[in-house]
This record gives sequence, structure tokens and C-alpha cells, in this order.
Amino acid sequence: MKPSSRIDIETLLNHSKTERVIADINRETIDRRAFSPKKCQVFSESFTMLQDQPHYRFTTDQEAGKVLPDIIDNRIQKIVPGTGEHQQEQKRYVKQRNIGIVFSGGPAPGGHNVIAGIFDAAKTANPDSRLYGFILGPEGILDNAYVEITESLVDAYRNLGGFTMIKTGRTKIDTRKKMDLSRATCKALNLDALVIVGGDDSNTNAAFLAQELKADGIQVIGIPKTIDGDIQVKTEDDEVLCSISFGFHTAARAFAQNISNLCTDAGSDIKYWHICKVMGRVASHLALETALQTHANLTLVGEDLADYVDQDRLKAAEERGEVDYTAYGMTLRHLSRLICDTIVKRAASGKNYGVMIIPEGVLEFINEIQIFIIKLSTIIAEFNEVHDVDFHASFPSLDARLDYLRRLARGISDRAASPMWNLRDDELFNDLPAFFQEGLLVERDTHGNFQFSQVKTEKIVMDMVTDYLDILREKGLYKVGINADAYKSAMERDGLDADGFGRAIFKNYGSGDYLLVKESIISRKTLTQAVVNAGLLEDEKPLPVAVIDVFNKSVPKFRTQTHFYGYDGRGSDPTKFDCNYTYNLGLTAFSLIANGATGQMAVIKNLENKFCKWEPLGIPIASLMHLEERKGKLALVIEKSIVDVDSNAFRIVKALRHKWMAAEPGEDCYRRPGPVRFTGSSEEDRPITLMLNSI
Ligand code: FBP
Repeated sequence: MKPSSRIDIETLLNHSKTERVIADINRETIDRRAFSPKKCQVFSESFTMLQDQPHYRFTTDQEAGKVLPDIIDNRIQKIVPGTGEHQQEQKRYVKQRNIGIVFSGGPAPGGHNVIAGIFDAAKTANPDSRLYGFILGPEGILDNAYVEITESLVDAYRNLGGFTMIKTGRTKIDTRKKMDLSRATCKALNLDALVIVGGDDSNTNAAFLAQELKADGIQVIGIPKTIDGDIQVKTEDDEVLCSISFGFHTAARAFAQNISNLCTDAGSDIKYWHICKVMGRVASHLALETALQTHANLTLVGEDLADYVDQDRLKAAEERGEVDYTAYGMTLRHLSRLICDTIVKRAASGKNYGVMIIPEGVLEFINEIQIFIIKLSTIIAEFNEVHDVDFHASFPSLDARLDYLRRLARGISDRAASPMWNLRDDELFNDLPAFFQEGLLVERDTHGNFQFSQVKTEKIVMDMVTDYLDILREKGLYKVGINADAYKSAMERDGLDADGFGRAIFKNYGSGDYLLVKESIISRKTLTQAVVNAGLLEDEKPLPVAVIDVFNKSVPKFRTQTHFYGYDGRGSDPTKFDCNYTYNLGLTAFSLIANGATGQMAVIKNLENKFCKWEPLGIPIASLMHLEERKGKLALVIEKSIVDVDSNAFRIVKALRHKWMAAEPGEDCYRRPGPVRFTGSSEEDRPITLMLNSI
């Protein structure tokens, strides 16, 4: 375009079309803001009450009883309609309240609707009630940094993803001083209640705060948030009270769309293996759901690997009259062999490409790595405690950290020396590649958890896979299958004896749609030898071009593209399921507050069923706690729910593993879940895992 015919930039920017199409607020945002989530029937009543549900039983940890005496006897409570004869309760329900809310931990789609639910319920009960949002997570409580949540603020964020309204953070309220600061903030704001929206650790924190603030008359309610899906609650009798935390569905759907797109690309260009690491710090729920959504060719599930028993090794030891304990559990080496098995089998049927899903936390389930993680976490925590300076600040480089470990192993370190790091550990650790050593030594989060998202899990696994594939290639065991028809026509085109050459080159000539070059043929030289030996070529004569072409096609190149799906899905706008779920969690939290509950977690039972069956409950957080090692010490925390390998969802994935691997001629079985759809009716209304587990 000639500069003279160009519209000047000011005019262009002010053009009505430009303004319309590039406005910050687009149609999708407008539609989302305008959407009213469904409300469970009970929330349409003028007020609600709580009804104890003594038939649901939990075994409580003795330690929890000791440290949380004021909330340990809490019961599971169902939200029920208030009725005319309960005037006292109604009066309490509609009283003016000040409520604080805080997001804690990683963002999860739907958080804004929790705020919207509490806000709408609180204002409906009493327009003078006020809601305050603490800024940047629990840090905001300590610093008394907050914003008053107004109607216009809520309206701007309805049904939108992220925690952008008030942000989030990972600070833990775990010391006397922090408890006192929290109390001071709650009192300064004259709070009646505080709602903590967080994962297992943050809900643990909520229970301790509930105990601490009970005497001050300040109630604390938890909300189960995390895309990882690892907050699930079952009673002693296996009744599911909370089948998933909020945000899980959206993150899984967002990951699934991207991974499904890669399946389409992989199947079109047929040259790459796409290695997709998906978030989930420990549990593999997201990987499992993504597998169900996409039917990728291979999905690792950490919990399944931990369950692995090498029957061959066990049997061999048995024959020697021994028990081989190393046969239990998965090693990195063995895992790389399992992955190679899929790659080799697919290549044999002409598919030297595919899509693989690796859960972020898979290393947690590999024995040898888990031991390192536990030992190093303890060493770092001990160092921080004894020296009152940060391990990572004291040893900023990898070399310095390795040196510290070396001295520890030799017993020549300072008084923080831990007997748990010995010369053997040091030796094994030094065998690992530097990037992995660095990964295992990363700073732990505030709760002492290992930060899997900081480690290139997929690189560790795939480096071993690549090495092993090289060995298999050299042994002639990794080959690309040659389409039998294509082979025949190529040979005939060049006037060659297809059958003669076929029998000389392939090990399965005459049977099967895909032909595999004999294992002994691994180079041009060995190929020539085979053809000469079959009497098809005189010594010293060059190989026919068509034969060379066939051979070249059979030699696999293992090309990968790696992807990490985590932060993107975490920031996605919520699915309708998560919009409805979180709004009702907000309404539930308010009902619990308005009826005097504290130390309870708001949940919705029956998420796996149709919306009309959803049932809002309050669950005692103290009953969910157990003792677990954190920062090298036993601590009371909420138990994480990992994938149950006996669940329907996992068993189905396991049963279909072979089908989805699609290591035979024909189409792959990829499924197209599509993007998260907010309008229209084709979006699924709940996670597939939940639907299967409810069968
Ligand atoms: P929460 O448990 O706090 O919800 O966070 C989960 C998660 O998204 C994990 O899947 C991931 O390992 C981690 O957060 C990443 O943490 P960070 O945001 O600190 O990198």
C-alpha cells in the first residue's frame, strides 16, 4: 500500500470498526458476565438452616482431637430450608455481617463465582452486610490489605476465570505471630467470618484458624479449590461427599482441547511424538481426565506406576527361593522401557508418531526419585530451622549445594548434619544430570511441598526413552513398518521382483499389512548382504534405488515436541459446570456462616449427578486430617486424594489402553472434546471421571 493511501493511525484507532473489534470487553466476556448460574433449590428459600447428618461417619485422628478440641466434634451438616417456626434462626440468618474472603494457593477457574455466591447471599439476607477481599492471598490478612467487594466489582468478574479480582498467594499462617496478626486484622475489620478458598494445605490452615478464632467469635469456613482435583471426601462407609475440587473440570477441558489439537496435528504430519506434561503436583487426576477426553496414545498415571509389580523378576527370585523386593514399584529405567514399548509397537504398524500424556507429579511415584525428594526436603527444612537462614540463599549455585551434600555425606558438615544423606546417596545423586539435580534441589513451597512444576519431568523421562530407543534401533528392534501394498507397487514400478526382495528383506513378508525389515538388517551394508545372500544381486553391484528407499523409510527418527499444560488451563474461563459449582459453593459458605458454623468446609454432594440432585453440605475439616511428614516432621494435614486404581475411571482407561495405543494398521482413536463452550448445549455438564465413577 502506498503511504499516501494509508489511513493515518489516529483515524484508524478511532474508527468505529476498530473500536468494536479490538475492545477489551468482547462478546464472550459480556455473555459470561450476564450468565446467572443455577442455584440449588434450597437457596431459593428465604433462609436456610443446618441439619446434622449423623449417619455419615468419619474416623478422626487422635492428634486432631488434641490440637483442634473446639471443632473436632463438628458434624456433617446439610443445608435445609428454614421454616416459619424457627424465628430465632431466621433472625440470626439475616443479621448484618462482615465477612472476609481470601484465595490461597494456585488459581483455579471459578473462584470469582465463589465470591459472587457469598456476596449475593449475604446481600440478599441483609443489604448492610459487607464483604472484604484480602489482597494477594493470606499475606493480605497478615498485612490487613483488603478491598471492599461491591456489586460493581462482583459484576465485573462473574463467571470469569482466574483470581484476578483480589489475587492470590501461597503464604501459610503457621506461626504464633501470624495467628496473632490474623486475629488483629479480623478484629480491626470487625469480621464475623472468614472464608478461605484453597487446597488441602489451605483448608488445613482454615481448621487451625477456626480453632484459634473460635473464642473470639470469628467463624472460619473452607472451600475446596484446586485444579489438581485432589480434595475429595468420602465417609468411612465409602459414601462420596465431595467428588472433586473446583477448577478441575475447566483445567482438564482446557488441556484436553490443546492435546486433542496435537492429536490432529500428529496424525496429519506423522512425524512427531508430542510429549504433553499436564499439571497436578502429585495426583494424576488431570492426566486421567485428559486421557478420557482425548484418547491420546499413551497416558501415564503415577498411582498406577507405584502399584507396579514386576512379575518376571518376582518369579525368577521365587525360583531361587528368594523374595525380590525391588520388583515392587517402578524405576525410571523400567518406565522408559514401557514407553519405548508403545513407541516401537506403533512404529511397527507405520505410525512413528503419537501423543503421550505425562502427569507433572509422576516422579513422586518412582521409588528412587521419591526417596531423594523426601531426603532433600528434610535436609533443606532442617538447615532452614537450625540456621535460621535460607538454604537456597546460603547456597545459591548448584555447585555450592552439591558441595554441602558431599560434606554432609562425609559427616564433615556443620551441626545441621543429617544422618539421612550417606555416601551412597551422594554417589547416586551425582550420577543424575545437572538439570535434574537442580530440579530436585529447588526451593520447597511454604508448606514444605516439592514443586514439581519447576522440574522438567518430561525431559528426565524422555532422555532415558531416547537413549533406550537408540539401543533398540541398533539391535534392529525399532523399525517403521512398511505398507505392504505401497512396497509392492514401488517394486513393480521399477521392474523388481517384489516377492524375492520381500522375503530377503522383511521378517513377516506375506503376512500382515505392514512389513518389518529383518532385525539383522540395520544398515546399508547389512541390507546389501541380505540381498546378495538371497541371490538377488551380484556382489559389488549397487542396490536398486527402490530397495534403498524402502530401507530408508523403515529407519525411524524419533522426533519429539514437548508441551507443558498447566498455567494456561488454570487461567481458563470456567466451564458451566465450574460456574454453577462455585456459585453454589459460595451460597453454601454463606449458609454455614449465617447458621453459626465454623471449622467446616463447604461442599456440594452429588456433583457426579444431574444438577437437580446436587446437595450442599458442610463437612468438618478436622475430621479430614491425619498425620503426614512435612518439612521432615509429622504434621496434621488434610489427606490428599490420589487416583484410586480400583476406580471405574482408571479401570476403563486401563482396559482401553491398548485400543488407544492404536498400534495396528488403521485410524487412531482420538476423541475431539473441542474448546470450553459457554454458549450452546453441546458442552458436557460434568467431568468424565465423575460420570464413570458414579456408574
Ligand atoms: P494448588 O494446589 O494451590 O491449587 O496449586 C496447584 C498447582 O496448580 C499444581 O498443579 C502445580 O504443581 C502448582 O500449583 C504450581 O505452583 P506455582 O503456581 O507456585 O508454580
